[in-house]
Amino acid sequence: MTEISTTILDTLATQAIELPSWAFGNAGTRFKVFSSPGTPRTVREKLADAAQVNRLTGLAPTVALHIPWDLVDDYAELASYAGDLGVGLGTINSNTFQDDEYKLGSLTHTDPRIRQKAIDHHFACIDVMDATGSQDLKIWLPDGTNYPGQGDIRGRQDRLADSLSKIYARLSGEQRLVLEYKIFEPHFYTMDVPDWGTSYAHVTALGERAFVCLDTGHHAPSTNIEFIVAQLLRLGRLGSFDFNSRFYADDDLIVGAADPFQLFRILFEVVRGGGLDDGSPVRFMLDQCHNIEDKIPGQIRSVLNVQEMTARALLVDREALTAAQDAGDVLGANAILMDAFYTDVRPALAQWRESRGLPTDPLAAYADSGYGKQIADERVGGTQAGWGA
Ligand code: PSV
Ligand code: MN
Ligand code: MN
Repeated sequence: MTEISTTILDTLATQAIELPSWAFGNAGTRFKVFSSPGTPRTVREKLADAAQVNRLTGLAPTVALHIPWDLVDDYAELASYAGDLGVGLGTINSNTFQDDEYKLGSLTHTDPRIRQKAIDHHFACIDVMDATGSQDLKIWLPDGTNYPGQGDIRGRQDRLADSLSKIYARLSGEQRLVLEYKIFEPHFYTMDVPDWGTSYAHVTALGERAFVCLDTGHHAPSTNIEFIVAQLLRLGRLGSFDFNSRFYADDDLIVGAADPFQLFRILFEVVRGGGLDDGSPVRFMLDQCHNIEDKIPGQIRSVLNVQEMTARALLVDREALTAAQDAGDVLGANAILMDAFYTDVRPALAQWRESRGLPTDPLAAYADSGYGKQIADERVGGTQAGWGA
């Protein structure tokens, strides 16, 4: 069995992967949303399911909320309920994609009234953060256009900058604004935040508590995502990841399923760039939907995939790699990276879990726990991802 050094194990012990509340709701495509037995009917039930993932893996101590999908009257009370379950409330995600008034834009709309409505929604999200103690406000905007000439590309950027600055000014203490980019969808000609450069331009203009969120599914096919990771870390503006994997577009499949090697390369750049170091601004989150597979095991599989690839990335002999690179040893350098990638870290991680009082096989432990049957019996009429408050 491959030995993993104590230093690596200690680093892994600090890794936290946030779960999205919406992963526990029913999901699907525009063709069909499948429902599965035991789907949560309330925010509390989503938190209870997320807590199972953390109980069995020790990797997922917080849950991201989506407003207004996860609407409750009392967020401080919700935070304390989450605490009782052994988890915390994490990133607050805003939502300006399901209101008719935002059809032509939200933070970028030409009508100041609609822009202000979208800004006010973000103020409400910050109120939630104040009550939950969440650090991050994550903004993913659906804004964009479908036809050349439909909107003034430059004017939309100016309005976006203005709206963001008003939202940013409302943050306090340690709170951060994280701006997510996406190449296309729901709009197909332009998106107002289509790429990391646009997000970077806006967050640097805002101030030092604004960062870029990199969703792994939001790029053109064959984009070199690890290059973007390296650059944003270098610039000190990589705030968070939304992990998932994709074959075609924004597939939101289980991270590491479609292309484990890409996940390894991304995590190697995270390690190389200090993203796992103490005080790093980088946060890890899943942004996934489980359309056909069971949701809780799907989330367990996901966090384990991230941990396994992080362990492999940490195994890279960086000193030898630098020496090979500096010596111009092309194949030697490549072999050092590949050695780490091909190392099976699963037995060592199972042992690591055992030493921390966690099940060696979290998926088997979940299957044996009876929790899936219990929620299927108790919960009737679970809801679609997002709309179950
Ligand atoms: C839409 O593309 C999206 O998947 C973004 O990735 C957001 O992070 C997520 O929805 C939740 O709002
Ligand atoms: Mn995302
Ligand atoms: Mn997405």
